[in-house]
Amino acid sequence: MTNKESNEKRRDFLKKIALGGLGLTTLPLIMSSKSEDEKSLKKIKNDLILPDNKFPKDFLWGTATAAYQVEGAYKEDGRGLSIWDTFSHKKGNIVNNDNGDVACDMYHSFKDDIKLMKDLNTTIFRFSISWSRIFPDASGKPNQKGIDFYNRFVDELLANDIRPFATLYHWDLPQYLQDKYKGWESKETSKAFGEYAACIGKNLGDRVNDFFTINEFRTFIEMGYGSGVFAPGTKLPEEKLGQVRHNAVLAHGLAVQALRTNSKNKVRVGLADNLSIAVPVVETRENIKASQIAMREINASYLTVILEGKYTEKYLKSFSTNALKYTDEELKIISSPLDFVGLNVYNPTHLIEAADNKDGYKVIPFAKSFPTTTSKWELIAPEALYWATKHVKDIWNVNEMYITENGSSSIDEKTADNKIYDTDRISFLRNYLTQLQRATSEGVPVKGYFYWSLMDNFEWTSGYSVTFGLYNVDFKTQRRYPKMSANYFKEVATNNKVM
Ligand code: PNW
Repeated sequence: MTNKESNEKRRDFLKKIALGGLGLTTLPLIMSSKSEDEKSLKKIKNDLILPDNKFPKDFLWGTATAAYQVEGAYKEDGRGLSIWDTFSHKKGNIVNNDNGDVACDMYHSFKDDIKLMKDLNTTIFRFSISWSRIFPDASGKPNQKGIDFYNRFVDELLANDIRPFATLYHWDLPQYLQDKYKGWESKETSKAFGEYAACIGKNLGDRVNDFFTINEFRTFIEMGYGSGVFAPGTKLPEEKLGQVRHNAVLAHGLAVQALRTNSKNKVRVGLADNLSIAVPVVETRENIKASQIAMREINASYLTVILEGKYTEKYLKSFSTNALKYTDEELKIISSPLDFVGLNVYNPTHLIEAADNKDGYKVIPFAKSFPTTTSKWELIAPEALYWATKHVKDIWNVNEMYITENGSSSIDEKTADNKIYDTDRISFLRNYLTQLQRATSEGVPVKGYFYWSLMDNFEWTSGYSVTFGLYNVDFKTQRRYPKMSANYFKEVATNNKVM
């Protein structure tokens, strides 16, 4: 028997015993009278107690996207090129040599796509602004047509009672900043980001009340300037990466200030960080304490310095003298007070056990067989959502948080009639949301959740081969099809509970 045949046989057998358990086999059974059955079923129905797993009363539900991943229209209305245009146009960088030239074409389809958000009963939406649409070239002159696009977009969201949360930087650095200054290797880029933030504040700050400065420092820096597998494809040694990280958190701080001073309304500002997440391997008091210590340390270069205004001693010691250039004044800017913290949570990064060593913790390895989604980096461990939010509250006293991204990549097989039964995604969601509900029920101040992503889109180096959407996109026709998970998510948003 081949493997496949033996699997099928096993499945048949399991199906039989499962159906047998429900009295549904094809074998003749001695059935009780119909009315007796009806009585029993009615009793089961009446006695049914639904799970009590509600989210807090004003909890907000939404989805997220990012400019380069969905907009397309890469040369339209005066948009300049970004490092992701350049990077994806180079053969061999992206699976199937895909690129974001057209992507989901949301630049043109946003009105219909906002209807999809409504169909999900969601009331918030997180999108990013393409920096090179606003400042296409080194002249420093803003491009009115680019601004107008976001004006239309935001107005349409508001007209549909969907509250916009705008991200300023989701990795699409204008190419001229890379060429002129080597991008984030220079503080000139940090300054330019402050100016861009001021311009956005001036133009959108009367209608957009909520902003995230930068999305996922760790991913675009470690992968874009460390391993070089993301744009701009730079490979720097650890010793030099410290400065890149510093320049980026400085840019964040400058943008926080620029948004506040230049917006007509009192805007609220945070960031969307994919923090490193320390999970206690067994939830004992000692391990939980140890995982808090670890959490501060493993986020030293991003969240810790942003929320504390200083680098940890251990982090500083990892650089030789003068390798990291910064001033106290910069640390103040970096730690400008925030209104909320956004967390992108997919997987834990560290499993922690208490230890009697100088660090106070020990890192336990992930098992080789640890389950993942179709993205091999995405270890499935729903408790990451609980520990990420709880640690951020307990360590830094943060009193308002959003889950700015969480989601799963699946195979998403389409049936002949265009249905997608992505039941793995539904299971993923149910389990992660259970842990989020565990956190909110304990008073962890998470105020909203954005599913990544509204629809399948350009998944960076994986191109269109990896899909995270609630809606499937046929990239030939640009038609959208709701997956079964879209239904699931709608039920969650409607009932405000785990379903
Ligand atoms: C995040 N990794 O990216 C981004 O914010 C999104 O743009 C992206 O589509 C989403 O998560 C899903 O991947 C990541 O390799 C990309 O560890 C890669 C990694 C992590 C996050």
